[in-house]
Amino acid sequence: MNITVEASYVVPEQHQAGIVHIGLGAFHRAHQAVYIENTLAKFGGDWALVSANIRSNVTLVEQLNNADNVFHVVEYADQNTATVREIRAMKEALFAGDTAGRQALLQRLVDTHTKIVTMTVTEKGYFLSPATGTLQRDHADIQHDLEHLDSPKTIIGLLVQGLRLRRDAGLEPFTVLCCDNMPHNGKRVQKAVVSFAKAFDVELAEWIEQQVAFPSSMVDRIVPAMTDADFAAIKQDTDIDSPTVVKCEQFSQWVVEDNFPQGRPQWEACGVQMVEDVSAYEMMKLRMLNGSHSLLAYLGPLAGYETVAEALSDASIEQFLRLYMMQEVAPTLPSFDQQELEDYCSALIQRFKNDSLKHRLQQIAMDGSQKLPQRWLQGWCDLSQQGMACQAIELGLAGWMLYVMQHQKAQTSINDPLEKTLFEAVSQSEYTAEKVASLLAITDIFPAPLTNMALCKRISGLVTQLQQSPLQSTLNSLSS
Ligand code: NAI
Ligand code: CS2
Repeated sequence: MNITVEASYVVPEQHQAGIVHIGLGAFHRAHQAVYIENTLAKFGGDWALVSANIRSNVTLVEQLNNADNVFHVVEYADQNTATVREIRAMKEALFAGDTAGRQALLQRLVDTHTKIVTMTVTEKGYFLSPATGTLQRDHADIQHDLEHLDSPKTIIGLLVQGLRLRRDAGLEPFTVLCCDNMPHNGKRVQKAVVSFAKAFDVELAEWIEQQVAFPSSMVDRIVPAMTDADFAAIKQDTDIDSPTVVKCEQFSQWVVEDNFPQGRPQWEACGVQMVEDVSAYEMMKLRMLNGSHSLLAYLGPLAGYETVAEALSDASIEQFLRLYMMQEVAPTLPSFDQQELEDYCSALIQRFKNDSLKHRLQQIAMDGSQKLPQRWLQGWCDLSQQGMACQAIELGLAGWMLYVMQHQKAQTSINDPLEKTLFEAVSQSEYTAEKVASLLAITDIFPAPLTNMALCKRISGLVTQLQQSPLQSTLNSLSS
């Protein structure tokens, strides 16, 4: 193993924390924290991080605190080459899942040094209808926050209360930067925050609409959840024996709309693409990369594959992904020319083949209801309007339905906030078109144009085919 070690030049004491991040998971450590580290090392400034978890993973916060919030990121180019980075940009790590922690986080949100609040709380963390992006005001956690805004549990409640406290103290608002894999993520969060605020205080909602910037961003770096085997492999490869280490691929991309009224780090000098409008990048990434990932997640296991790289070792799967990307996604991306899309597709296939990542398909399969609208279904609608076929997406839907039905039968969890609704929809009959229709009728996931009987029959035929024939023969039978 050829290891390069990049030492940190950041001294946390020299920097105030200008950014509060919510959602201290693997991705934040391996993506945003690395960009912040590089920016601080190059330009200095008061842009250090305060990073918090508001739901799960108090243990990680404790482990970080025990290590003075210093951690390592191991970037694997391939099986033989890796770079280790030490990250010191996190001045503070907080757990804000209890009353005291929430108050501590609110204090950071209202601190005069805080200029930007970033977040990666997963798609489900925003409590939105996946299909429309509308805030689920009836959700118990949102209701809790509407009734107890002084101690909010959700990201939406925290943002509203943080902004309210700033307004009441006569402070400028912070800029809100969503870094989750959602379409128009800034606009979605803005809509949810304003909708919540309206239910609480109309004047506050107006102030937020007028004063607060919500730039959208596209984030990309494959950062698989760590397993015991990963910790052991990293120890062997790098000598780092730490519960806070995280691994990822070498590739990293961050495209951000340049709308930061209270200032921002000089990200453009550290590899971040600052643009006027992120929509085209985001659509390409969500449909090509994440759409392919979800196809692999629901179809790969049918051929016995457990990781992305294992699935890509199968030539019929690689060919299928190329067909999906170039025939079913490319025509929906008018902002890019054919060559750019072919290059992007080939680069993704190479990234997926990085077998040092051991990116588990089971991880990608979770929260399907929150992911499929932006990954497959919006593209499906665009293609259908052009009168074009969607063989790969329909097969993916059949794979996802089979996955839901098999878990419902076995009574094992699919780790999806809509699990109960999905299980109820498939609990009645055998694998028939009616059962498919009852899934397609869930309007929180599926847009109205998908609910037609011809489609249901086609998908139920595919479900049967996936059960009865080897995956490869089904993939090979798709016309290119
Ligand atoms: P992770 O499992 O390591 O961390 C998940 C984070 O979300 C934790 O901080 C957890 O506390 C928080 N969370 C989960 N449910 C929540 C809820 N209901 N309310 C508030 N917080 C909640 O996952 P990871 O890898 O950090 O990914 C998080 C998100 O980052 C993804 O869902 C995606 O949107 C984005 N992302 C991840 C990439 C990856 O490769 N891991 C790449 C690109 C984007
Ligand atoms: C994956 C993404 O877990 C998933 O659903 O598709 O987290 C993917 O790894 C990232 O978006 C890559 O940037």
